[in-house]
Amino acid sequence: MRVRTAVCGLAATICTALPLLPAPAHAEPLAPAPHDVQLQIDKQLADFPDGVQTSPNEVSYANGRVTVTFVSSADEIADACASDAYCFYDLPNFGGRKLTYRDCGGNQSLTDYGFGNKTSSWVNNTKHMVEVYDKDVTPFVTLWREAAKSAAARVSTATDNKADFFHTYCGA
Ligand SMILES: [Ca+2]
Repeated sequence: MRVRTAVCGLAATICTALPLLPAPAHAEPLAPAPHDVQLQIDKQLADFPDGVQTSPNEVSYANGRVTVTFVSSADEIADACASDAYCFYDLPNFGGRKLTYRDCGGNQSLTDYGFGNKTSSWVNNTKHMVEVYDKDVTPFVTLWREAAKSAAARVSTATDNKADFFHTYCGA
């Protein structure tokens, strides 16, 4: 019997009973990759549970005023920053995870959404000026200022992965 099984692939006439065998294991779906977007979203909602998932790759907070967009790999680029928003990116050249804000006024914390010490590039499509700070030093320091309608594909080495919170000065 072992011999027949072994030669089955070469002799079709012996294999007629094979369809009765259980389906091969490889028909099962593969386990998710480590960078699977849904796994990232599940972790985000576990760590920062005030949000709701609003699309396959996005979690929304504060009625949509803040959104976190997830990508499947470091090579993937999220959709461009919306025209009415300002955005922080995990990687240079607007790559990786994206944090989008659509409001104005006062201090807000990147750390509230798991984005402390991450920003490497940014876009400001609004008429507001955004001032960005590092709170891991005392007193806290200003890292950079984002003029209205400006962007940086790569922050300076001295300020990379340091931003924790910011103040938005409402433009006219
Ligand atoms: Ca920091």
